[in-house]
Order: sequence, then structure tokens, then C-alpha cells
Amino acid sequence: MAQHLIEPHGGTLKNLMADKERAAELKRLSRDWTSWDLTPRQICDLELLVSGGLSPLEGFMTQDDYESACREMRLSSGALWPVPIMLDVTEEVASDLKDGDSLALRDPEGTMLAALHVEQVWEADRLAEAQQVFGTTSLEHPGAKYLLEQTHPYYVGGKLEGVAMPGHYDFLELRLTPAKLREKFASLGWQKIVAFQTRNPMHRAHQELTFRAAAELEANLLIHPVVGMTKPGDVDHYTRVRCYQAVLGHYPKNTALLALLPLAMRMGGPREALLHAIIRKNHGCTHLVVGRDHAGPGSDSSGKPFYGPYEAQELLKVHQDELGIQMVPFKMMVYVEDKDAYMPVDQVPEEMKTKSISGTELRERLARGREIPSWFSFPEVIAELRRTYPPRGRQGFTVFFTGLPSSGKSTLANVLITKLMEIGGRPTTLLDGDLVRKHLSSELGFSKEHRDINIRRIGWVASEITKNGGIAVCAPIAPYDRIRKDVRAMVKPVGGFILVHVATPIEVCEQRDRKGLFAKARAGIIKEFTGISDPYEEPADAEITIDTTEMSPQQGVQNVILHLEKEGFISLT
Ligand code: PPS
Repeated sequence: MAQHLIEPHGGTLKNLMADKERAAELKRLSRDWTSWDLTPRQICDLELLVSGGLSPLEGFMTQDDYESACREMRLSSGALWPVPIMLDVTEEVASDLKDGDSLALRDPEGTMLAALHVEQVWEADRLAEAQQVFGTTSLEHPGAKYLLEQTHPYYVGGKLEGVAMPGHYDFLELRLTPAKLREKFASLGWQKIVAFQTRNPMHRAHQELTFRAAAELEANLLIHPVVGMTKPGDVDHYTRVRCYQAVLGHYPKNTALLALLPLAMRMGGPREALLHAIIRKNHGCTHLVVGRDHAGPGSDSSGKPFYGPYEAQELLKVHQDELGIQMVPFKMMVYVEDKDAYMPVDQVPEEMKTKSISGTELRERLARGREIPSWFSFPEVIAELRRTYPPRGRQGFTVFFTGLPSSGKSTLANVLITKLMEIGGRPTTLLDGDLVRKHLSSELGFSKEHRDINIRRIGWVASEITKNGGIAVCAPIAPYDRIRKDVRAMVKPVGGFILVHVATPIEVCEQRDRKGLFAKARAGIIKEFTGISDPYEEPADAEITIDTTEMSPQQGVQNVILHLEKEGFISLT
């Protein structure tokens, strides 16, 4: 390793990869070991551990290190460590393990990636951890939500020996481990390096900011985006990397480098900012840009931010000297129209007008196919975003009818399908309750559990259709609010989702009794019948409500068509 580069955290850059012979031996020995299939989050953590990105850690944290990191942001050795890096497993696997055992860590295909030599197995107090690390146990905080809902209940601590690196097939030339990046810096003669952490596409403001940060420090720039796991709903990393590659061309030649970081973000705000600094130091960077609400998840549903806007900067200020990597506090850059230039917000003369476009506004402009001004972003970046986010007129969508039996869902769905086919332009699929129960869910009954499975299947198919630009029209009873919300969450990230409550009153449905099932339910021949002997939870989040008592199917469907036009999904002109 080049001598003139910054020291890794703890003094030595760890490389936990076993050599070829040892890896073969570990694989052989693993035949007698318990195996654990790593989760996507654990694969990210493992990759950074093995490559030294998380030096001085030599494995998943033991209980002493964990407790002291949660409590005091330090390992038991005293080294700063703000966020636990844990291997969580099920009770079943935990009960199989004793101290001194080894555990074979595998990817989802079964390939052995590493051996974990078990030092401790214990039941985690995840509530306490959420409070200590994230400062909250609110499920609205994505890091706390993951910890409390998706993390397994037992932790296994111990040293790792890497057998194979997790497989990647995308952007290989940009996936640089700390050692590779250090080599690259050394070969380029770079010593002072400012890292820019990001999980979003970069626009002109970010380019200006990073360019200035590097220029002011007379340093080089590392654009170091996270491509492991970021905040749910973020732009996918494939699109982002194409955007970063485009932005790279806008820096002076040989001053900036792009490398991808397989980190799983926790959205842990100040503590995570400290982790980002440690990771960048391990990758050979001397400076890290830290902005407003760095690695923060934003606000909760009442509008209260989880962290103060400059809390991350304050925490880094306290620790930067000890760490040796310096923070470059991010001054927000704004576009000043009179000067046709970007300036730090605190330097803009009072009389001058500034302009900005928020993330929400940008998404709306993309969705509507509206202009995105060139002062805001680079044409190549806008073109990439438009490829991934076509205007709504070219996106897929799902219309999801829900309502009591005989409320008119199927009739409305059938009329809607024909109207949409008349308009044309997209493949259209009907997922009617009866059809689905015949082709997808023939083995299921009407218990809550089975209904939930049924609706989840419909949601999955609808989301696939939507993702590929088609229209899914669903018409199940879908009596439970929770599962309808889950379906919305499955479809929304890939296109439009319109919930239509067919709110025909039960008396009218019963009077219609198209299939004679109400009569059978009243007679007790059919059990668990929705509206009679089983619940129907009325939606409070429907985009459209239709009561078919006095309304023809054409009139009902017209409401849906007008809504789709208003939202830009179809055009009637
Ligand atoms: S669910 O709850 O969404 O899974 O139900 P779904 O798949 O839409 O139901 C499809 C049709 O099954 C008939 N059926 C029943 N419905 C409710 N409860 C019970 N116990 C039941 N048994 C049979 C019913 O006719 C549903 O169709 P629609 O078109 O809604 O009348």
C-alpha cells in the first residue's frame, strides 16, 4: 500500500479473504457446519467487511463490541464505531450453534462466501438498539423499521474468513475495493481526496458543490455513491450510475473519479455520517462532504424530522480530529438567475432571485413529460431519468376495484377493460376475483390467511404487468385494508395505482345476489361470507368511490377514465 495515503481506521487495512488453499479447505470443512443464507443487507455488510471497508472490524461484531458501539459509539478496543454491523439469524440457527463452531455463510444461490468462526450467540434487544443507534423506535424510520421488523432475533458474533466475494455483473470496472482504490490513487499521485457520498442522481448543484469543494482544498474528487441498499423508493442504482458517468464528463480532466460502494445504508443520520467517514477513510480519502441532514430519513408523518439538519455535521466536528478524515461541510448551492450561475446559499446577495426544483417537483415533471430546465441538470442526466421514468402516458398502471360480493366490481372491470382497449396503446389484463381463483388460487379458501395470500398474488402479478408498461385491472373483494396497502406499495414504485372502492351498500348487493351466495350465506351453507359472516374493511385511501345502486356501469367507468386522464395515464384527445 502506498505510504503517503491516509491510514485506515485502526491503522491496518483488513483483508479477510482467505487464500486459495485455505478457501478450498474451508469449503471442505463446511460440510459439517450449519449454513446460513445471507440476506441482501448481510451480503452488503459482508462484502465491506471482507474487503476492509469496515476496518478494523474482522468479522460480525461480538456482544462486547456491539453493546459498547450502541452505548458509546466505540468498540471495546476504544476505536470509534457508531453503527453495529451484526449477523442476525433465526432462533433455529442460533440454537444449533455453540461457541467455537463455524457457520458457512452463503448467498441465495447457495455459494459459500465466508466462514464465520462463532464467538458468541445471543438474543438481541432490538428495541434498545433502535433507541440507542437511531434515537427512535418509530417504524416510520426506515433503519428502525428494518431492525424491528426484518432483523432476525439472534446475533452471531465472530471472525470472518472470506471464501468468495459476492458476485456482481454490473459496472465491474467501477466496483473498487479499498485496496484497489488506494492503488489507483497512488498510481495517479492523488493524496488529498474529497469523497462525495450520495444515494441520489447528481444534478448541476451537486456538480458545482463537489467541484468547488475539491478546488478550494486543492484536492481530487471521489464520487462514491452507495449502490448496496439505500432508502426504499430511491432511484435504482443502474440509472444513477449512468447519470454519474454522465456527470463525470463535466469535471476538469483527471480531477474526479467514480467508484461504487456496496454499502447497506441504515438512514441513521449523524451516526451513519460517522460510519461514512470511517468507510471513506478506509478507502483512502482525506475529506468527506457532509451536507444538510446527511444520511437522514427526513421527517415522520407528523412532519417532525428524525434528526436536526446539521446534527451530522456537529457529530463529525467532534470526532474528525480523532478520525483523521476531515469533514467538508456542505453549503447548499442554489441557482442564481441574475448571474446564471450556482452559488452557496449564504453568499447570494439579498436582492437576487434564486431558483430550485425539489425532488417531488422533478418527479412530477418527469411523470407529466414536462420540461426540465438545463440550469437544473445536464441534458444527459435528464435523458437517463426520462428513460427510467417515462411520462405517465407511457407508464403501466393498475386499477384495483375492491368491494362486497355483487357490488358490481366485475361488471365495472369488464367495461373498463373494453374502454381501455378502445383507447389502445398498452396491453391490458383482467384479474377478476373469480378468474384469479380459477387460474392462480384454486387451492385457496376464504379464511383471512387465504384471502391475504390471494390478494398478494394478484398484487404481485399486477405489479409485474405494471412494471412492464401494461394495464392490470383487478376486481377481487380484497376485504382487508392492510393487504390492499401492501399491494399499493408493491405497484406504486413501478407505475400507477388507482384504488376504486365499489361502495354499493350491502342491502343492494344482497338483493342482487347474482350468484345466489348471499342466500346460501344467510342459510349458513357458506361460511365466512364477506358482508354477512366475514368482515369488509372500507378503504379510507380510495382514489375513486363508486356506488352502483343508481349508476350504470358506463357512468361508473367514466369516473375512472376521467381520473386516469387527469393524472396523465391516458389521453382522450
Ligand atoms: S377475496 O376475499 O378478495 O380473496 O375474495 P375473492 O377472491 O374476490 O372472491 C371471489 C368470489 O368468490 C365468491 N365467494 C365468496 N366471497 C366472499 N366470501 C366467501 N366466503 C365466498 N365464497 C365464495 C364470491 O362470489 C366472490 O366473487 P364476487 O364477484 O365478489 O361476488
